[in-house]
Amino acid sequence: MSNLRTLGEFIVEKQNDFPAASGELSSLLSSISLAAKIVHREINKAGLVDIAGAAGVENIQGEAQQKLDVLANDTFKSALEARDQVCGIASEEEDEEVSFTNARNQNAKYVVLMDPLDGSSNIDVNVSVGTIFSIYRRISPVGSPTQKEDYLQPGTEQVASGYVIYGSSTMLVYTTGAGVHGFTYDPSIGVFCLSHENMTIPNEGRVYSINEGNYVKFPLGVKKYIKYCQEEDTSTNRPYTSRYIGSLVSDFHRNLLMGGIFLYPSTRTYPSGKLRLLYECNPIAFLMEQAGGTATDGEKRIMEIKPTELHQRVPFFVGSNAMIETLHGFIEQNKHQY
Ligand code: AHM
Ligand code: MG
Repeated sequence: MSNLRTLGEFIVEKQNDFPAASGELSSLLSSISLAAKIVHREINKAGLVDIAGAAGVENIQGEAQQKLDVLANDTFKSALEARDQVCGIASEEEDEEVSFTNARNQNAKYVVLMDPLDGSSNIDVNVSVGTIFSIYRRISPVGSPTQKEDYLQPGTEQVASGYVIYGSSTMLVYTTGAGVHGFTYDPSIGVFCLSHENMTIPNEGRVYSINEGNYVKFPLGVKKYIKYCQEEDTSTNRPYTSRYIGSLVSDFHRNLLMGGIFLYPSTRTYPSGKLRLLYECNPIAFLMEQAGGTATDGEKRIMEIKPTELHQRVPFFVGSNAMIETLHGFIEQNKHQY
């Protein structure tokens, strides 16, 4: 306990490594941590809220209970708007980007893209969910409303990204391009404490994560890679273990700690897969690269894709370098075949 450091202290310490830093990014990250604590509190009541809902009970104002993903969106949005560092947001829960209207916000230089509650269908069955966020400097002039171009930047332009996992414990993991750091929430004192400094992913793992229910629809290269994962070969530690929670943050977090590969490929009917480039894949890709791993769409680096739409989807492969390299071999040999 002698080396106990809080998220707030750690951010300030890191900020001091950059003499030109103004403290705005630190303040922004601290508003994300505040919203995460509020969402943590609400998620921990989810079972009780569902019981109330099922019994048709309304709250004291006569309102039906708000769905948790909407609540998470509102919580993060308000926390980000309440400080002066963010001029606008884009979110999975909002059809269009939201440019904050007051002058204080319009003078800010950062935009935040987020999936406020990823994997939210897991809430009802008490499985871990997460929040994913991605931070960019705006392109449009300070002092004006934000423009689409502020949000449609390639992942290489990210200033910071991270996620919160609401699991057996709640953790916040982030990068500003100088390593990946993880903080575990201690609810008894209401503070995120540094628990995982400089997280790195092993070069090779034994876990593959994919929704195998869609197997028959996958591209041939992916099908062959799955069979490769299942083959017995003691020299390469195969067969691998299959683990799939269906909650990107949880699947990614486990693979980051243990080594592994996560796959969400295209299918014939959904050529772009399911996951969203801007607020799911890019932030996770930035973390993965900072942890020493790889994130691609099967061919290209995720972070170099030039986005054209806010809710754009993309096939997503992320994990240990050696595993992604083997996958790419299968994809390359079986291009455009199903
Ligand atoms: P959501 O943003 O609507 O929650 O969907 C994203 C989630 C990811 O967390 C997860 O990796 C994926 O959807 C699971 O999809 P599937 O059920 O098709 O396997
Ligand atoms: Mg999502």
